[in-house]
Amino acid sequence: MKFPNWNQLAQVGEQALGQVNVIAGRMLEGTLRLGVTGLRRSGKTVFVTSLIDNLIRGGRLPFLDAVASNRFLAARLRASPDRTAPRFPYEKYLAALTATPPHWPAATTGVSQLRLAVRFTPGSGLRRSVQPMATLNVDVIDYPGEWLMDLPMLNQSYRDWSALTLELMERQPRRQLAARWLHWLGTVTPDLRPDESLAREGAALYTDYLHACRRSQASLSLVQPGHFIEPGDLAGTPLLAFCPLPAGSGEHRAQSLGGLMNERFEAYKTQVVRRFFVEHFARLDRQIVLVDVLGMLNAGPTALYDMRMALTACLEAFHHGRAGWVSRLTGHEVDRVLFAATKADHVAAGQHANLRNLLDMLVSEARNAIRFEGAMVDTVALAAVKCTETVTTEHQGRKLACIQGTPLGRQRPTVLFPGNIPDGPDLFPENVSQPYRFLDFEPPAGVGRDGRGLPNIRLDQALNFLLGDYLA
Ligand SMILES: Nc1nc2c(ncn2[C@@H]2O[C@H](COP(=O)(O)OP(=O)(O)OP(=O)(O)O)[C@@H](O)[C@H]2O)c(=O)[nH]1
Ligand SMILES: [Mg+2]
Repeated sequence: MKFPNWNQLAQVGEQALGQVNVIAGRMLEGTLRLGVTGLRRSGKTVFVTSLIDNLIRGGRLPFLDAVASNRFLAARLRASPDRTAPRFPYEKYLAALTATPPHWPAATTGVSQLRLAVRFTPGSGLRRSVQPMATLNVDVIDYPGEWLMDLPMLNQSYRDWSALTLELMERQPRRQLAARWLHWLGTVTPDLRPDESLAREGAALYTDYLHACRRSQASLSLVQPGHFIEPGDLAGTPLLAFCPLPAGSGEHRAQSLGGLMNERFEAYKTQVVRRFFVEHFARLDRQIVLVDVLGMLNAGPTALYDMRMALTACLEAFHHGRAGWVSRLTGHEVDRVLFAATKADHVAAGQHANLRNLLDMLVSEARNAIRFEGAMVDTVALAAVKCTETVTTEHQGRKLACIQGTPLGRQRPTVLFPGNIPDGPDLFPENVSQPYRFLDFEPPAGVGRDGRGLPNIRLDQALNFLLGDYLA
């Protein structure tokens, strides 16, 4: 028998040590799936872009604990383990925001995803002694906000969905917006032959109605099915050729128009909605729910009420506790949910507390339900990209907190008084026709040229709540 010499022994020792390091490294390489949830135009794409940019380029997240305690090392993009969806085009969006002149990313039309690897020094001495460096992979996806509205449909039968949708149309402004479709409805019964062209005609008129809801002054949020508005690659397929019908005498029996619609509804649920949500929303660890509260205040009480209904319906379906279908399907639960009022830079800094309180009030039902199920919940007013500065001016001898920025469509920065957010529940006084006119802003010129992450408001606090303990 031949014994190994010292050199060989040392080599084996090194290899073993290397292996221990690899294993320890793996143990310390965690993954966190972050669900960015929000209705259309709530700010998802801009939020994800800023989150990535601020973690990669750094310099603007002072209250992220890992940064404050000097343990944050660096972050970089990695290939996402899921190869079925395109990569989130972070570089393209950043280029748009930092161009001359800068502009916002366009509305999202499909799903994309990205993995960001965050390197940090573990906070505990014991962890540090095993491995001086740890990695957290943060997985995020982006998708059209319209698709979120599909989620509540998964728990409904065609009959229930039709009944609810028709009930909504009994009230204005929906009744008027649906006039042409309702007229069509008056000419058919569910017991008619399962005629393909009739189904398509109904679906087309119903889709026009959904577009009208979205475009309407009330900016309605409860617009279903979401793929009818943003079809992705499903445009023109039979999966989108259905619409609600009242329950017929035959209860949508097989060889009838009602039966055909019912079949299509079920196929839509299984092949479009369930697939999308199981692929992308399952196994979420943390969730941020973005809400454009200021946009809803602008649009008025109907918009606000509708948005509340839409959000509550979407959130009910989620994970919060064992009751949500996502956790039932996957056995996985979200343990932290952050509600964020986006675009906080549309008002002066002194209004942020009121903005946060208002969001708190608007989501109180969902928030309490989530807390009851044991998940941690918080609310924040943030801006993923800060486009204004708060400045103080004097008006008739009074100090006024104004904001300075370039309103959307204009070329030069101006100082303006955006108005205040009430600190109570009386949001829409009866004698004022349009109490709120919060303007949209252009991204600030020259943003990001200092080599630091995009300027923001409270992105660090949001990230601390969402990822902080994973970076401990
Ligand atoms: N001032 C300011 N405006 C913002 C901010 N975030 C978003 N916006 C505005 O809101 C618009 C919509 O933001 P997006 O991030 O595209 O919204 P989204 O949720 O991805 O929208 P969909 O893709 O349609 O679902 C932008 O074009 C900006 O005008 C922000 O932090 N500050
Ligand atoms: Mg988007």
